[in-house]
Amino acid sequence: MYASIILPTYNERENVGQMVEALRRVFGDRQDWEVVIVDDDSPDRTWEHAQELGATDPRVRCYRRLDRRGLSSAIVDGMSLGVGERLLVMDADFQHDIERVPALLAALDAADIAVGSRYREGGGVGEWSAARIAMSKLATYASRLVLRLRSSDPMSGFFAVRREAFLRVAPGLNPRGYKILMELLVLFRPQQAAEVSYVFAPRRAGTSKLSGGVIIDFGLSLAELATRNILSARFIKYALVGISGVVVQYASMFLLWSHFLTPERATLAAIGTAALSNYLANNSWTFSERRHTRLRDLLKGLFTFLVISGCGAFINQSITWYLVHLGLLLPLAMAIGIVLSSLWNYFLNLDLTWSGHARPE
Ligand SMILES: Nc1nc2c(ncn2[C@@H]2O[C@H](COP(=O)(O)OP(=O)(O)O)[C@@H](O)[C@H]2O)c(=O)[nH]1
Ligand SMILES: [Mg+2]
Repeated sequence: MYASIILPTYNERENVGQMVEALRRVFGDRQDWEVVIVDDDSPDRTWEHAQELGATDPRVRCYRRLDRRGLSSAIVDGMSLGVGERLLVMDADFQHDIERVPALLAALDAADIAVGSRYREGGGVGEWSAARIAMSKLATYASRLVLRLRSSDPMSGFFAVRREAFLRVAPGLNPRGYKILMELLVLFRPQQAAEVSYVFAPRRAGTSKLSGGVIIDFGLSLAELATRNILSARFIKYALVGISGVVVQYASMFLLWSHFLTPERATLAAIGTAALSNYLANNSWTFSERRHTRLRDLLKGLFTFLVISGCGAFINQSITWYLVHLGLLLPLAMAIGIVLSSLWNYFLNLDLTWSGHARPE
Protein backbone atom coordinates (compact mmCIF):
# COMPACT_ATOMS: atom_id res chain seq x y z
CA MET A 1 0.00 0.00 0.00
CA TYR A 2 1.78 3.12 -1.25
CA ALA A 3 2.15 5.87 1.34
CA SER A 4 2.92 9.58 0.97
CA ILE A 5 4.42 11.29 3.98
CA ILE A 6 3.63 14.99 3.96
CA LEU A 7 6.06 17.25 5.82
CA PRO A 8 5.14 20.92 6.06
CA THR A 9 8.26 22.93 6.79
CA TYR A 10 9.19 26.45 7.71
CA ASN A 11 12.77 26.98 8.82
CA GLU A 12 13.46 23.29 9.42
CA ARG A 13 16.76 23.09 7.59
CA GLU A 14 18.45 21.26 10.42
CA ASN A 15 15.64 18.75 10.81
CA VAL A 16 14.47 17.89 7.34
CA GLY A 17 17.41 15.72 6.27
CA GLN A 18 17.32 13.77 9.51
CA MET A 19 13.57 13.30 9.13
CA VAL A 20 14.02 11.73 5.69
CA GLU A 21 16.81 9.58 7.08
CA ALA A 22 14.62 8.42 9.97
CA LEU A 23 11.77 7.60 7.58
CA ARG A 24 14.12 5.50 5.44
CA ARG A 25 15.03 3.56 8.54
CA VAL A 26 11.40 3.07 9.59
CA PHE A 27 10.32 1.85 6.16
CA GLY A 28 13.39 -0.43 5.87
CA ASP A 29 13.21 -2.53 2.71
CA ARG A 30 9.84 -1.22 1.68
CA GLN A 31 9.90 0.82 -1.52
CA ASP A 32 6.26 1.88 -1.59
CA TRP A 33 6.52 5.29 -0.02
CA GLU A 34 7.49 8.86 -0.78
CA VAL A 35 8.03 12.12 1.09
CA VAL A 36 6.40 15.37 0.01
CA ILE A 37 7.98 18.40 1.66
CA VAL A 38 5.98 21.61 1.38
CA ASP A 39 8.15 24.56 2.27
CA ASP A 40 6.97 28.15 2.31
CA ASP A 41 10.16 29.63 0.94
CA SER A 42 11.87 29.41 4.33
CA PRO A 43 14.48 32.10 4.95
CA ASP A 44 16.85 29.36 6.19
CA ARG A 45 16.54 27.72 2.75
CA THR A 46 15.01 24.47 3.95
CA TRP A 47 13.70 24.06 0.40
CA GLU A 48 17.24 24.05 -0.99
CA HIS A 49 18.25 21.23 1.27
CA ALA A 50 15.04 19.35 0.49
CA GLN A 51 15.65 19.73 -3.24
CA GLU A 52 19.16 18.36 -2.80
CA LEU A 53 17.70 15.33 -1.07
CA GLY A 54 15.31 14.92 -3.98
CA ALA A 55 18.16 15.02 -6.48
CA THR A 56 19.63 11.82 -5.09
CA ASP A 57 16.43 10.08 -4.01
CA PRO A 58 13.39 10.25 -6.30
CA ARG A 59 11.19 9.35 -3.35
CA VAL A 60 11.74 12.83 -1.93
CA ARG A 61 9.93 15.77 -3.51
CA CYS A 62 9.84 19.36 -2.41
CA TYR A 63 7.27 21.99 -3.29
CA ARG A 64 8.69 25.41 -2.57
CA ARG A 65 5.69 27.69 -2.30
CA LEU A 66 6.51 31.24 -3.28
CA ASP A 67 3.12 32.84 -3.15
CA ARG A 68 1.54 31.63 0.05
CA ARG A 69 2.19 30.91 3.68
CA GLY A 70 0.31 28.95 6.26
CA LEU A 71 0.42 25.54 7.82
CA SER A 72 -3.03 24.27 6.86
CA SER A 73 -2.81 25.25 3.23
CA ALA A 74 0.70 23.76 3.05
CA ILE A 75 -0.68 20.48 4.34
CA VAL A 76 -3.55 20.50 1.87
CA ASP A 77 -1.17 21.26 -0.99
CA GLY A 78 1.09 18.42 0.13
CA MET A 79 -1.84 16.04 0.32
CA SER A 80 -2.93 17.03 -3.17
CA LEU A 81 0.56 16.32 -4.47
CA GLY A 82 0.91 12.95 -2.74
CA VAL A 83 0.43 10.01 -5.08
CA GLY A 84 0.15 7.35 -2.36
CA GLU A 85 -3.13 5.63 -1.56
CA ARG A 86 -2.47 6.65 2.01
CA LEU A 87 -1.42 10.14 3.04
CA LEU A 88 0.26 10.80 6.36
CA VAL A 89 0.92 14.26 7.80
CA MET A 90 3.49 14.99 10.48
CA ASP A 91 5.69 17.80 11.81
CA ALA A 92 9.21 17.91 10.42
CA ASP A 93 10.74 18.51 13.86
CA PHE A 94 10.60 15.02 15.44
CA GLN A 95 7.78 15.96 17.81
CA HIS A 96 5.65 13.21 16.31
CA ASP A 97 6.85 9.69 16.94
CA ILE A 98 8.31 8.35 13.71
CA GLU A 99 8.14 4.81 15.08
CA ARG A 100 4.35 5.11 15.07
CA VAL A 101 4.16 5.94 11.37
CA PRO A 102 3.57 2.32 10.27
CA ALA A 103 0.86 1.87 12.92
CA LEU A 104 -0.89 5.04 11.83
CA LEU A 105 -0.81 3.97 8.19
CA ALA A 106 -2.04 0.48 9.09
CA ALA A 107 -4.95 1.97 11.05
CA LEU A 108 -6.36 3.09 7.68
CA ASP A 109 -7.21 -0.55 6.96
CA ALA A 110 -10.34 -0.01 9.00
CA ALA A 111 -11.05 3.72 8.67
CA ASP A 112 -10.79 6.62 6.25
CA ILE A 113 -8.91 8.74 8.75
CA ALA A 114 -6.55 7.84 11.59
CA VAL A 115 -5.37 10.21 14.29
CA GLY A 116 -2.15 10.08 16.28
CA SER A 117 -3.40 10.85 19.78
CA ARG A 118 -1.60 12.17 22.84
CA TYR A 119 -4.69 11.76 24.96
CA ARG A 120 -5.43 8.08 24.91
CA GLU A 121 -3.89 5.22 26.75
CA GLY A 122 -0.19 4.97 25.93
CA GLY A 123 -0.01 8.56 24.68
CA GLY A 124 1.37 11.64 26.36
CA VAL A 125 2.53 15.19 25.95
CA GLY A 126 6.04 14.73 27.32
CA GLU A 127 7.72 17.80 28.73
CA TRP A 128 5.04 20.43 28.48
CA SER A 129 4.49 23.11 31.09
CA ALA A 130 1.33 22.89 33.18
CA ALA A 131 -0.01 25.98 31.41
CA ARG A 132 0.46 24.48 27.96
CA ILE A 133 -1.15 21.21 29.03
CA ALA A 134 -4.15 23.11 30.44
CA MET A 135 -4.47 25.16 27.25
CA SER A 136 -4.27 22.14 24.99
CA LYS A 137 -6.83 20.25 27.09
CA LEU A 138 -9.18 23.21 27.10
CA ALA A 139 -8.95 23.58 23.33
CA THR A 140 -9.55 19.84 22.92
CA TYR A 141 -12.66 19.90 25.13
CA ALA A 142 -13.95 23.05 23.44
CA SER A 143 -13.63 21.57 19.98
CA ARG A 144 -15.23 18.31 21.06
CA LEU A 145 -18.10 20.13 22.70
CA VAL A 146 -18.75 22.76 20.03
CA LEU A 147 -18.12 20.57 17.00
CA ARG A 148 -19.34 17.38 18.68
CA LEU A 149 -16.22 15.50 17.63
CA ARG A 150 -15.53 12.18 19.22
CA SER A 151 -11.80 12.16 18.65
CA SER A 152 -9.61 12.21 21.76
CA ASP A 153 -7.09 14.55 20.09
CA PRO A 154 -8.72 16.65 17.36
CA MET A 155 -5.86 19.17 17.56
CA SER A 156 -3.22 16.64 16.57
CA GLY A 157 -0.84 17.48 13.77
CA PHE A 158 -0.06 13.78 13.30
CA PHE A 159 -2.68 11.95 11.25
CA ALA A 160 -3.28 9.86 8.15
CA VAL A 161 -6.06 9.79 5.57
CA ARG A 162 -6.92 7.58 2.65
CA ARG A 163 -6.28 9.53 -0.48
CA GLU A 164 -9.62 8.86 -2.14
CA ALA A 165 -11.43 9.91 1.04
CA PHE A 166 -9.35 13.08 1.19
CA LEU A 167 -10.13 13.91 -2.43
CA ARG A 168 -13.83 13.38 -1.71
CA VAL A 169 -13.92 16.02 1.03
CA ALA A 170 -11.18 18.32 -0.30
CA PRO A 171 -13.55 20.69 -2.15
CA GLY A 172 -15.21 21.50 1.19
CA LEU A 173 -11.95 22.45 2.90
CA ASN A 174 -11.16 26.00 3.87
CA PRO A 175 -7.56 25.58 4.91
CA ARG A 176 -6.44 28.35 7.17
CA GLY A 177 -4.89 28.61 10.58
CA TYR A 178 -3.33 25.71 12.30
CA LYS A 179 -5.81 22.97 12.85
CA ILE A 180 -6.55 21.27 9.59
CA LEU A 181 -7.35 17.97 11.30
CA MET A 182 -10.31 19.51 13.09
CA GLU A 183 -11.69 20.58 9.75
CA LEU A 184 -11.16 17.16 8.22
CA LEU A 185 -12.88 15.47 11.16
CA VAL A 186 -15.91 17.73 10.73
CA LEU A 187 -16.09 16.81 7.05
CA PHE A 188 -15.59 13.10 7.67
CA ARG A 189 -18.33 12.88 10.23
CA PRO A 190 -20.08 10.64 11.14
CA GLN A 191 -17.24 8.31 10.30
CA GLN A 192 -15.33 7.35 13.42
CA ALA A 193 -11.63 8.10 13.22
CA ALA A 194 -9.20 5.34 14.12
CA GLU A 195 -6.68 6.33 16.78
CA VAL A 196 -3.08 5.43 17.51
CA SER A 197 -1.44 6.70 20.67
CA TYR A 198 1.93 8.42 20.70
CA VAL A 199 4.01 10.51 23.06
CA PHE A 200 4.75 14.06 21.98
CA ALA A 201 8.50 14.70 21.99
CA PRO A 202 10.46 17.93 22.38
CA ARG A 203 11.38 19.62 19.11
CA ARG A 204 14.83 18.49 17.94
CA ALA A 205 16.21 21.70 16.39
CA GLY A 206 14.89 25.12 15.45
CA THR A 207 11.98 26.94 17.03
CA SER A 208 8.21 26.56 17.15
CA LYS A 209 6.09 28.69 14.86
CA LEU A 210 3.28 28.51 17.37
CA SER A 211 2.59 31.97 18.75
CA GLY A 212 0.10 33.59 21.09
CA GLY A 213 -2.04 34.44 18.10
CA VAL A 214 -2.78 30.76 17.64
CA ILE A 215 -5.18 30.84 20.56
CA ILE A 216 -7.32 33.55 18.97
CA ASP A 217 -7.02 31.76 15.67
CA PHE A 218 -8.27 28.59 17.30
CA GLY A 219 -11.36 30.36 18.68
CA LEU A 220 -12.11 31.82 15.27
CA SER A 221 -11.70 28.47 13.52
CA LEU A 222 -14.07 26.93 16.01
CA ALA A 223 -16.74 29.57 15.32
CA GLU A 224 -16.22 29.14 11.60
CA LEU A 225 -16.52 25.36 11.69
CA ALA A 226 -19.45 25.39 14.09
CA THR A 227 -21.43 27.68 11.78
CA ARG A 228 -20.35 25.80 8.67
CA ASN A 229 -18.47 28.83 7.40
CA ILE A 230 -21.51 31.11 7.53
CA LEU A 231 -19.58 33.16 10.07
CA SER A 232 -16.17 33.47 8.52
CA ALA A 233 -13.19 34.08 10.79
CA ARG A 234 -12.46 37.20 8.81
CA PHE A 235 -15.94 38.60 9.37
CA ILE A 236 -15.67 37.91 13.10
CA LYS A 237 -12.36 39.76 13.15
CA TYR A 238 -13.96 42.63 11.26
CA ALA A 239 -16.83 42.77 13.76
CA LEU A 240 -14.41 42.69 16.71
CA VAL A 241 -12.46 45.56 15.21
CA GLY A 242 -15.75 47.41 14.82
CA ILE A 243 -16.48 46.92 18.51
CA SER A 244 -12.97 48.08 19.39
CA GLY A 245 -13.73 51.24 17.40
CA VAL A 246 -16.67 51.98 19.68
CA VAL A 247 -14.34 51.77 22.67
CA VAL A 248 -11.79 54.03 20.95
CA GLN A 249 -14.49 56.54 20.11
CA TYR A 250 -15.75 56.72 23.70
CA ALA A 251 -12.22 56.98 25.08
CA SER A 252 -11.18 59.74 22.67
CA MET A 253 -14.40 61.60 23.29
CA PHE A 254 -13.77 61.47 27.01
CA LEU A 255 -10.20 62.71 26.64
CA LEU A 256 -10.77 65.41 24.06
CA TRP A 257 -13.98 66.88 25.35
CA SER A 258 -12.88 67.24 28.91
CA HIS A 259 -9.45 68.63 28.13
CA PHE A 260 -9.13 70.29 24.77
CA LEU A 261 -12.15 70.72 22.56
CA THR A 262 -15.75 71.82 22.40
CA PRO A 263 -18.27 68.96 22.40
CA GLU A 264 -18.96 69.29 18.66
CA ARG A 265 -15.32 69.25 17.66
CA ALA A 266 -14.56 66.50 20.14
CA THR A 267 -17.27 64.32 18.58
CA LEU A 268 -15.84 64.80 15.13
CA ALA A 269 -12.29 64.16 16.30
CA ALA A 270 -13.39 61.05 18.22
CA ILE A 271 -15.19 59.65 15.17
CA GLY A 272 -12.09 60.34 13.08
CA THR A 273 -9.82 58.64 15.60
CA ALA A 274 -12.09 55.60 15.75
CA ALA A 275 -12.22 55.37 11.95
CA LEU A 276 -8.45 55.60 11.72
CA SER A 277 -7.91 52.99 14.41
CA ASN A 278 -10.44 50.69 12.72
CA TYR A 279 -8.65 51.04 9.42
CA LEU A 280 -5.26 50.30 10.95
CA ALA A 281 -6.55 47.35 12.98
CA ASN A 282 -8.27 45.84 9.94
CA ASN A 283 -5.18 46.42 7.88
CA SER A 284 -2.85 44.65 10.28
CA TRP A 285 -5.19 41.92 11.54
CA THR A 286 -8.43 41.27 9.61
CA PHE A 287 -6.79 41.56 6.20
CA SER A 288 -3.24 40.87 7.34
CA GLU A 289 -2.27 38.82 4.31
CA ARG A 290 -3.36 41.65 2.01
CA ARG A 291 -1.98 44.37 4.24
CA HIS A 292 -1.11 47.79 2.78
CA THR A 293 2.44 48.72 3.68
CA ARG A 294 3.54 51.53 1.38
CA LEU A 295 2.44 55.05 2.27
CA ARG A 296 0.63 55.46 -1.05
CA ASP A 297 -1.37 52.24 -0.54
CA LEU A 298 -2.12 53.18 3.04
CA LEU A 299 -3.52 56.57 2.07
CA LYS A 300 -5.52 55.15 -0.80
CA GLY A 301 -6.81 52.34 1.43
CA LEU A 302 -7.79 54.74 4.18
CA PHE A 303 -9.65 56.94 1.71
CA THR A 304 -11.61 53.99 0.25
CA PHE A 305 -12.31 52.70 3.73
CA LEU A 306 -13.68 56.08 4.85
CA VAL A 307 -15.90 56.47 1.77
CA ILE A 308 -17.33 52.96 2.24
CA SER A 309 -17.87 53.51 5.96
CA GLY A 310 -19.49 56.89 5.28
CA CYS A 311 -21.96 55.25 2.88
CA GLY A 312 -22.42 52.52 5.49
CA ALA A 313 -23.38 55.08 8.10
CA PHE A 314 -25.89 56.59 5.69
CA ILE A 315 -27.37 53.16 4.94
CA ASN A 316 -27.52 52.43 8.65
CA GLN A 317 -29.41 55.64 9.34
CA SER A 318 -31.80 55.20 6.39
CA ILE A 319 -32.69 51.61 7.23
CA THR A 320 -33.21 52.39 10.90
CA TRP A 321 -35.63 55.23 10.29
CA TYR A 322 -37.42 53.46 7.47
CA LEU A 323 -38.09 50.53 9.80
CA VAL A 324 -39.18 52.85 12.61
CA HIS A 325 -41.66 54.44 10.21
CA LEU A 326 -42.95 50.97 9.42
CA GLY A 327 -43.69 50.63 13.12
CA LEU A 328 -40.68 48.67 14.38
CA LEU A 329 -39.33 49.41 17.84
CA LEU A 330 -36.26 51.66 17.71
CA PRO A 331 -33.78 49.23 19.36
CA LEU A 332 -34.78 46.49 16.93
CA ALA A 333 -34.63 48.84 13.95
CA MET A 334 -31.17 49.96 15.10
CA ALA A 335 -29.98 46.36 15.38
CA ILE A 336 -31.12 45.58 11.82
CA GLY A 337 -29.48 48.80 10.60
CA ILE A 338 -26.22 47.86 12.30
CA VAL A 339 -26.18 44.32 10.90
CA LEU A 340 -27.00 45.35 7.33
CA SER A 341 -24.58 48.27 7.24
CA SER A 342 -21.84 46.07 8.74
CA LEU A 343 -22.37 43.57 5.94
CA TRP A 344 -22.20 46.38 3.41
CA ASN A 345 -19.00 47.71 4.96
CA TYR A 346 -17.43 44.30 5.21
CA PHE A 347 -18.07 43.09 1.69
CA LEU A 348 -17.19 46.38 0.03
CA ASN A 349 -13.98 46.66 2.01
CA LEU A 350 -13.16 43.06 1.15
CA ASP A 351 -13.68 43.73 -2.55
CA LEU A 352 -12.37 47.27 -2.85
CA THR A 353 -10.15 48.38 0.01
CA TRP A 354 -8.31 45.10 0.49
CA SER A 355 -8.82 43.56 -2.91
CA GLY A 356 -5.12 42.81 -3.36
CA HIS A 357 -3.69 39.36 -3.63
CA ALA A 358 -2.39 37.57 -0.61
CA ARG A 359 1.24 38.30 -0.02
CA PRO A 360 3.64 36.08 1.89
CA GLU A 361 4.08 37.35 5.43
N1 LIG B 1 4.91 25.10 4.98
C1 LIG B 1 4.70 25.59 6.22
N2 LIG B 1 5.04 24.86 7.30
C2 LIG B 1 4.81 25.38 8.52
C3 LIG B 1 4.23 26.65 8.73
N3 LIG B 1 4.13 26.87 10.08
C4 LIG B 1 4.66 25.79 10.66
N4 LIG B 1 5.09 24.88 9.74
C5 LIG B 1 5.66 23.55 9.95
O1 LIG B 1 4.65 22.77 10.54
C6 LIG B 1 5.17 21.94 11.55
C7 LIG B 1 4.53 22.30 12.89
O2 LIG B 1 4.94 23.61 13.29
P1 LIG B 1 5.62 23.87 14.69
O3 LIG B 1 6.28 25.19 14.63
O4 LIG B 1 6.46 22.70 15.05
O5 LIG B 1 4.35 23.98 15.63
P2 LIG B 1 4.22 23.31 17.08
O6 LIG B 1 4.61 21.87 16.93
O7 LIG B 1 2.79 23.51 17.41
O8 LIG B 1 5.18 24.07 17.93
C8 LIG B 1 6.67 22.13 11.52
O9 LIG B 1 7.22 21.14 10.69
C9 LIG B 1 6.83 23.50 10.90
O10 LIG B 1 8.05 23.67 10.23
C10 LIG B 1 3.87 27.41 7.57
O11 LIG B 1 3.36 28.52 7.64
N5 LIG B 1 4.12 26.83 6.35
MG1 LIG C 1 6.25 21.05 16.14
